[in-house]
Amino acid sequence: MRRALLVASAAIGVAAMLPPGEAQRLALPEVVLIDAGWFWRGSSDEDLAYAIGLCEREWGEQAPELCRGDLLAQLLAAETPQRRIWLSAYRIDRTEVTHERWRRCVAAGRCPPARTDGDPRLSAPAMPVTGVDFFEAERYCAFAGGRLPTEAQWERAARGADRRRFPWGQQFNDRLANHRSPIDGFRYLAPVGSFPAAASPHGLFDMAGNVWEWTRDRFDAESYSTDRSVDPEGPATGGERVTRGGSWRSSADLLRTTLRRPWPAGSSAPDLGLRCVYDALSPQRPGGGRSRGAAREATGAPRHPGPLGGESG
Ligand SMILES: [Ca+2]
Repeated sequence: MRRALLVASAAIGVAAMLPPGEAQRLALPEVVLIDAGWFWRGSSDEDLAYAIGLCEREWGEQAPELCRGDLLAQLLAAETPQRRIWLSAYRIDRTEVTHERWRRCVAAGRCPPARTDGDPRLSAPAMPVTGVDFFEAERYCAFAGGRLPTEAQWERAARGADRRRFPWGQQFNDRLANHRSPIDGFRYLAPVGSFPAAASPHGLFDMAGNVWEWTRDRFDAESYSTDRSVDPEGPATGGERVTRGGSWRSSADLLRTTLRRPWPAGSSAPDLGLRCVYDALSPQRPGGGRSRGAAREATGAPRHPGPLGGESG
C-alpha cells in the first residue's frame, strides 16, 4: 500500500513538472481501440464550399490564385463522393510517433536516424519525428508491432462517425491545432498532445496539424468512386502515398479531417511524420512484436457489416 502510494505520488510529481499537454498524454493509454463499425468518409458539397471559404479568409489577396486555382480544386475533388465505409476494429496510436520512440527503433538497428534529428527546433524527445520517408515509417510501425494506418482508418480516428470537418467539430479554431499561424502558441513543432481540448471523438491528439502523417494507401484522386466499402485499402499501384492532417506549416483549409495530400513515397519532409495501427485483438508491445490472443477484447461490436449496417462510433 505504502509502495503504491509512493509510486502514485512520484507519478503526480513528474506530471506536475511537465507542460500540460505532456502530462495529459502520459496519463492516458498510448493506444486507442476503435470498434468495428460504419463511418462517413469524404466531403459533401457544403464541406467543400466551407474549405474554399476558409482558404480565402486565410490568404487574402493571394486567395484567387491559391483558393480558386486548379491545385486546390483537384485536392477537393478527391474528397468526393462522400460514402459510408465499414471498418473492422483496430487500435491506433493516440499521438504522433515521437523522436523518443523513433530512437528506440534506431537503437535496435531497425530504423535509420531521422533526417531532422539534431535540429533543435524539430527534435526534442517529445516532439513528433519527421524527416522519414514512407518505407522508413513502415519499418518503424513493424518494429512497434503494427503497420501504418489505411486512409480510412486514419480518417475515422480523426472524425468519428458524425462527419465532422475537424477533430473537435465543424468549425475551424485557430487555437486548437499547431498550424501556420503562431497564434496557437508554437512557431515550429509542438510536443505531441499539446492540444488536449482538440482531441478527436476517439481521444486522439494532433489529428489536425503539428505534422502530416503517412498512410498506407497509394493516392488516386478517383479512388473514392471505385474502391470497396468494407476495409478499403486504396489502389494496388502508384508511387505516391496519401498523407493526412496538415502540419505546423499548413493553412487552415489543409487541416480538415478529409483532406488527402499525395506525397512521393521515397521523400521525407520536416513536417511529415506518422502514427501506427495495430491488430485489435493483439495488444501492442512497443519494440517487441505481438502476443496474439493474450488479452482478447470483447468489443461488443460485430466484426463484419450486417445487412442493414448500423451506425457505430
Ligand atoms: Ca498530425
